[in-house]
Amino acid sequence: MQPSSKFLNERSLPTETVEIERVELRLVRLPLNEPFETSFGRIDSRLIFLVSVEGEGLTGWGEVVAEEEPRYSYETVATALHTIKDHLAPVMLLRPVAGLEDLAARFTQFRGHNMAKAGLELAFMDLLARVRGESLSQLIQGSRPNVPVGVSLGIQPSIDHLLERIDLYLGLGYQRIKLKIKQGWDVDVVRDVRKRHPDILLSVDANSAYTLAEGDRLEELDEFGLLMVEQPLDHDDLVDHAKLQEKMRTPICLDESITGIRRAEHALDMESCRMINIKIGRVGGYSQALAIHDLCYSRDVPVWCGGMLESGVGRAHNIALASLPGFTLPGDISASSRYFEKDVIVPEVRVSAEGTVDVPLRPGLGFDVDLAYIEANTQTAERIERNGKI
Ligand code: OSB
Ligand code: MG
Repeated sequence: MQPSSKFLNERSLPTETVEIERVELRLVRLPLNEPFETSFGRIDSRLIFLVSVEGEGLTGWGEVVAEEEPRYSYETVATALHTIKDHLAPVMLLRPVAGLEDLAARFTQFRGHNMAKAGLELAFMDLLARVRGESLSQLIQGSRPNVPVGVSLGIQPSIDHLLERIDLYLGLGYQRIKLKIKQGWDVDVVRDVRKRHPDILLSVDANSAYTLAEGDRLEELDEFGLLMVEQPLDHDDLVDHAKLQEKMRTPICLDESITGIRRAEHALDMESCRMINIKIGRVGGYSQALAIHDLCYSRDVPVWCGGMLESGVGRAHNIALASLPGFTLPGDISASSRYFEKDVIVPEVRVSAEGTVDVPLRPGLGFDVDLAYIEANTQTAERIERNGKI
């Protein structure tokens, strides 16, 4: 077995020192175009948590993907706000930051709170890319000019609604359809979708709705030639997933269970999954996301970029991440208009008729941040200055 650090050591991350003057935290409420329902429940707006960092006369933008309620993750907008304000921002501002590794090392003294850590890492990486005059994709050595994308469809009021949504998104070019499933909305739904679309790339995501005792039900999914079944069992489980994977033909893809590089390594060693969904927020930022990518790449395990209903800021970071060579499967990176009437970036993210999103070449995120629109929708904003004043 190769050590996880082998490939990683070949990665050269820039180590310029950037002096950060202030961190700004904003909560912005954006209504969703349509409600989004998963096995945890239904939401109809998104409280977007934007982070910006200023230094060297430039501004870098990041997003904390935590939700308002601790359902997908134990983190919430409120815990992330507290963690950044009281613990993470002060160590970021303590002295100039000598690259991503320095920043990540300062955060490891604090346990968990990955989404909060990621918000600051994202903003830092955008700033660093702008300082260097490079795109984020270039900064992390991305290699794709565009990335393949799919769409995640929430639980619908009826099969007819679902089939209609599927036709809509296939018509728009999306390369893969992912269905949210739960008890009562699983095998029969997949059967109906397969009947109508025998050849599309189709996957399901249970968001931990099942237990190993319900394995027989999940095994029934094997007959539909799914690309993967995402996170069927407990959010922090590796052991039961390994038992289930042994019995299922369909590859298991882990999402919630992979919270960092060590978990990814254990999951692959134990054969708990055959694919990994990488979300920068869930794993604690670029440092961990790059390490997981590099590990999977070195072992030929496909990865893809997950989503958290991000605004354009988080979406732009996802596009950069998905430009790495190991991201061979379509990501949950939809067009801005799939979720929002108007996005916080200009231009908004667009999906081509071939189901790809272009990786921008301009410095940093590669999109303009629409400050006026953000300000008009900001619920709270606070600044943390380098001298410790709030
Ligand atoms: O499990 O992938 C998930 C959204 C919120 C929380 C968890 C998940 C999702 C999605 C949507 O599936 C992904 C997206 O389009 O942003
Ligand atoms: Mg998921």
